[in-house]
Amino acid sequence: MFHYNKLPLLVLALTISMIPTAAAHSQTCPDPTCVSPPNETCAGAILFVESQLPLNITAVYGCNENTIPCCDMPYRDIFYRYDCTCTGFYTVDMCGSTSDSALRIYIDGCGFFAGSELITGDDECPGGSPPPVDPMVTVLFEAGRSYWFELGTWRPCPPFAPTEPNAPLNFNVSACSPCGSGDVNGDGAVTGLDIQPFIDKLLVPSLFDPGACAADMSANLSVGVEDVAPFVQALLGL
Ligand SMILES: [Ca+2]
Ligand SMILES: [Ca+2]
Ligand SMILES: [Ca+2]
Ligand SMILES: [Ca+2]
Repeated sequence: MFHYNKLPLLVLALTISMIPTAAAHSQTCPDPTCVSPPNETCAGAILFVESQLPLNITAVYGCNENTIPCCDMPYRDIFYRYDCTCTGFYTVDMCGSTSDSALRIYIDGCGFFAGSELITGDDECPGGSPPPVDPMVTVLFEAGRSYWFELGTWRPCPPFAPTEPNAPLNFNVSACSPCGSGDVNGDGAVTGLDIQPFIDKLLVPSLFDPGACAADMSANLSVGVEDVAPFVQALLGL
C-alpha cells in the first residue's frame, strides 16, 4: 500500500533520476553517419619520417574526440607521429582545411594525458575567408624524440555548428633547414656565407642545434670531419 507520507521522497527520487549524469555527457559524441579513419585514435597514429618531408597530404576528420572531453579542440581528431632524426625548426600547418581546424603537438607520448603538450595551433594561417581559421606553427623538433600530432576542429558541438563528418583537412609539415643541404645559415642557398657557420658547428660538436642538421652532410647526427668534403662540394656546386 502506498503511504502518502512517502510522496516527497518519491518526487525527490524521480527528480534525481531525470538529472543528466556525468556519463550522459559522452566524450565521443558518436555520429552514425561518420566512418572512422585508421588514425582515429592515438593507437592508429600514422608514422612519417624525415625522408617524406615536405609532407603535404589531404586526409579526413575523424568521428570522435579521443583525448580531451567532448567539445574541446581538436574535435573529430586524427593522429600522426613523427620520429625525428633531424634536429631543426619545422613548420606544421593545416591551411585550407574544412571548417575551423585546430592542432595540438605532443612530445614523448600521444594525447593530452599521455605526452607533454609542446604547442597548440588554431588560427595562424594567412588568408582564409576572413578571419583566418586554420593553424600554422613553427616549432623545434629534436633528433631521437617522437612527436604526435592531433588534428581536428574547434568546438563543433552544439550550440556551435557541427562539422560535416569526414570532411577533408590538409596536413603539411616541412623542415626549415633541410638535413645535409650545406645551407647552415638558412638563407636558402649554399654560399660563402655558410663557411663560418659550418666551421662553428664543426669546432663545437655539442652544438647540434637548429641549423646543425644542414651542416651534417653525412646525416649521422653530428658535425665532424666526415662532413667537410661534402660541404665543400656543395659550396662549389659539385
Ligand atoms: Ca578521433
Ligand atoms: Ca582554428
Ligand atoms: Ca646559406
Ligand atoms: Ca656528420
